[in-house]
This record gives sequence, structure tokens and C-alpha cells, in this order.
Amino acid sequence: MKLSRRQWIAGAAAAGVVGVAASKASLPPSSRGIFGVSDALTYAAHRVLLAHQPLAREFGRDMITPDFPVNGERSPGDPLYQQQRARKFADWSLSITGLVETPEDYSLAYFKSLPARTQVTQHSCEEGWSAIAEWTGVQLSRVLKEVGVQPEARYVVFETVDGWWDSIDMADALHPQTLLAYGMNGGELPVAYGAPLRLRVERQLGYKNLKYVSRMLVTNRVDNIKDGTGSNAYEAGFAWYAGI
Ligand SMILES: Nc1nc2c(c(=O)[nH]1)N[C@H]1C(S)=C(S)[C@@H](COP(=O)(O)O)O[C@H]1N2
Ligand SMILES: [Mo]
Repeated sequence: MKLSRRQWIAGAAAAGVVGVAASKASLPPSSRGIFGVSDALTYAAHRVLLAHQPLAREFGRDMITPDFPVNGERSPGDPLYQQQRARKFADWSLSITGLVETPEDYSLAYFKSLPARTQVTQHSCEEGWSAIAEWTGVQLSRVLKEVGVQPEARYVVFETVDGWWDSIDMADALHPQTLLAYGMNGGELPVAYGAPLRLRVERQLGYKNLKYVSRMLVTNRVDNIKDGTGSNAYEAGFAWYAGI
């Protein structure tokens, strides 16, 4: 019998559920509650289907959307952020803590000193629009290697200056297209798009791509952080895992 793509996905999801039953380790943080079942199914299916870390589609520069929409904050009111912005982020830093060898505050110059990756990708917002842009930054996998990520690490948690927080699992954290981006369309990352540093997680929906990242925590659990669901998106009615 030849399975259709849909049947195959359903089968993979079922296989994932068996896996989930066998090991609680593959349950997403928000697997309880109303969205719990579908969240767990999507997550399990994607982790089976995407086990080989396929790349999200990349485009030519001619495909870049001229007016990439801005969603949410355009310039966070936080006074420290505004001071840093006025000084062109020269004294900005990102705190990296948790399961790493060298927890520290890392400057923007530090991230720019690491090898850069540039990619033209499509951003898809859960509100129904999508747009293409070129992003330049350092691979999160490279940063994790530099700071000495410990083997028991399972999640990377991010906080932003405008009060958002979210987390991704190690499969997404180590994916080659997951970037801490400081450049957009060949220039500096503009303030409206999350300067000085934003997350690009190309295989998840728009809201996972946090702007204005200010803190990063490497951890083996998120159930002990805030409401235990792994992100503030869940509170707003969105799944923790937003794979596309
Ligand atoms: N810190 C922060 N990150 C955020 C948001 C936000 O409001 N604040 N909005 C999210 C949503 S819903 C989307 S679609 C994208 C929008 O990114 P853009 O403004 O660069 O288009 O950022 C995501 N990251
Ligand atoms: Mo969004």
C-alpha cells in the first residue's frame, strides 16, 4: 500500500505518540490543556519528519519584500534599552546563563566577531501575512559551542526587553538556520525589527522569532519557569511549538 502524504504524517504522528508515551522527554512543555493534544501531535510528528534537520527554503535577494511588516513593538520604552539605543548598542550585552561553561554578558561586538551566516527566508506570522527578508547573524549552534553548552541541556530560553519570553528545544537551537541576527537586508538590524539582536527560527511561525533579545538561559527544563508552559505565547492562545 502506498501511503499518501497525509496518511504518512498521521502515521508518523501516531508513531510519535507511541514515542511520547515511552519517554516523557519528547512532550512539548505546553502539552497539557486545550491545545495540549494537538501541540503534542504536531511536535512529535515534526521531530520524526524533521529528524535530519532539513533547511527551510532560501530565496534570491530579488525576492526580498520591500515593506516587511512590523509586528508588535517598534521601539521598546524600557529606559535602559533607549539609553543603549542612543549609544548605538556599544554597551549593550546579552546575558547567557544556565547549563554553560562560561556564563557571562556578551557584547554585540562579540557576536559579530563569530562567523556570520546570511540567509533569505520567508517569515510567516500566525496572523496570516508572510514576508521575505535577508538575515545576517551568528548561528545559535556556534554560540552554544563557544559558551560550552552542557550535554544535559534541552532548551534555550529567551527574554526580551519588551517583556516577551519563549523557549526552543535543542533540535531547533542547533539547526543551521537558527540565528542570533544583527543584520537585515544588508544593513544593521533596524530597531523596529528587533535591534540589536533577534532570534531567527526559520522552521517556526513568526511569534517564535523574538526581537530585542536581552537574556538567554540554557536549561534542561522549562516547567519551573513562570507558568511552566515554556513561553508567553501560550498565555495568548498560541502553541509553544509552532513548526511550519
Ligand atoms: N520582543 C518581541 N518579539 C516579537 C514580537 C514582539 O512584539 N516583541 N512579535 C512577534 C511576532 S507575532 C512576529 S510576526 C514577529 C514580527 O517581526 P517583525 O516586526 O520584524 O516583522 O516578531 C515576533 N517577535
Ligand atoms: Mo506574528
